[in-house]
Amino acid sequence: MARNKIALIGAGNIGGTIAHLAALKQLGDVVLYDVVEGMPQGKALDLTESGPIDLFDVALRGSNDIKDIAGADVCIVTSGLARKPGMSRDDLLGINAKIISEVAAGIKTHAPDALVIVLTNPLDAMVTLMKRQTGFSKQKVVGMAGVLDSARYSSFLAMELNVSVKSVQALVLGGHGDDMVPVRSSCTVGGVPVDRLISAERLEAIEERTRKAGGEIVGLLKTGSAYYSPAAAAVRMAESYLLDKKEILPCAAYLEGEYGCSDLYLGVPVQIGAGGVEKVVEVELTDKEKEEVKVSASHVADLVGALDKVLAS
Ligand code: TXD
Repeated sequence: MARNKIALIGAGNIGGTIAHLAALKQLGDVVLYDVVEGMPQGKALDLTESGPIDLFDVALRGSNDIKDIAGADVCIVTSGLARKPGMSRDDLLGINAKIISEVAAGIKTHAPDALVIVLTNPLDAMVTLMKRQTGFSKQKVVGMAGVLDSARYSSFLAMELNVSVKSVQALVLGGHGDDMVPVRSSCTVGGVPVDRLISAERLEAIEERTRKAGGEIVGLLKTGSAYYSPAAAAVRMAESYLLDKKEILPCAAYLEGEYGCSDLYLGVPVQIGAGGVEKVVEVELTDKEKEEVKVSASHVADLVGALDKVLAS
C-alpha cells in the first residue's frame, strides 16, 4: 500500500507547522508548495533532518512547482496573506481571492481526487471560492475554522474552572468572524451544563474572548496570526479523512437547507471520513443562538457577494 500524500499549498507559518505535525504523526508523505523560492525546500530539508531524532518514516519535499502536488490525497490550503494588527479578516478578501483562484486551478488539474481543506482568510468566502473554481463536490471542499474556534472556547473554559481540557465539550458555529456563535446551550464540563458551573456574566466574557481570540494573538505577535493551533486543527481534520475516523468536527461546510441556510458555507458540525464531508449534523439551538447563526450567515453571504466584484477588479 502506498503512503498517503499530503500537499500543503502555502508553506508559511501554518503550512510549516502542519508539515511537522503530519510527519510526527506519520500521516503520509508531505509536499510543501509555495511561491517563495527556497523556503519550502529549506523547511522540508530541516524537517527531514529531524526524522532520525523523532524516528518518522515519511518523505518531505519542498517545491515551487504546483505540478508536484500531483496525486495528493489531501490538499491543505494556507496560501495568502495573514492579518496584521488593526486588520480584520475581511480586509484580506481582495488579495487572497486572487491567490485562491490561482491555486484552485492547480489543484483541479493536478489533484482532482483530493479532499481540499481551506484555511486562508476570510475563511468562509475563500472556501466558497475554492469550491466554485475547482468544481469539486461539497464532500471534497471544506474549511477549517470551527475546530480552532471551539478549541479556543474549550481552552478558556478549562482555564476558568481549572479542569482538564479533556473534560470540556464546547462548540462554536457560524462564520469565522467576530460574530461566530459559541453554543452555550450544548456546552458541558464533565457532563454538567456549563451554565451551572460559571456565572452568566463570566460566560459572556469568555464567549467574547473566544470571538476575538484570533485578534488577541495577532495583537501579541504583531507580525502575523496564530499558527500552532490552526495547524493542529487542520491536521485533526486531515487525519479523520485519511484514517476514516468519522469524527464529528465543526467545519465550514456547504449547506443546502441545514440550519436554515442554502448555497452557503458556514461553520457547523460535520462527520469527516473516507468520503470527505460525509454528513452535516444538526444540533439543537436556542432561539437566541438560531438568531445569532442567522446574523453570522448573512455576514458570510455579504462577503461572498463581494467576491465577484473583487475578482473583476
Ligand atoms: O482558522 C483559520 N482558518 C485560520 C486561518 C487561522 C489562522 C490564520 N488563518 C489564515 O491562514 C491567515 O489569515 C492566512 O490567510 C492563512 C495563512 O496563514 P499563515 O500564518 O500560514 O501565513 P504565512 O506565514 O504568511 O504563510 C502564507 C504563505 C506564504 O509563505 C506565502 O508565500 C504563500 O502563502 N503564498 C502562496 N503560496 C502558493 N501560491 C500562491 N499563489 C501564494 N501566495 C502566497
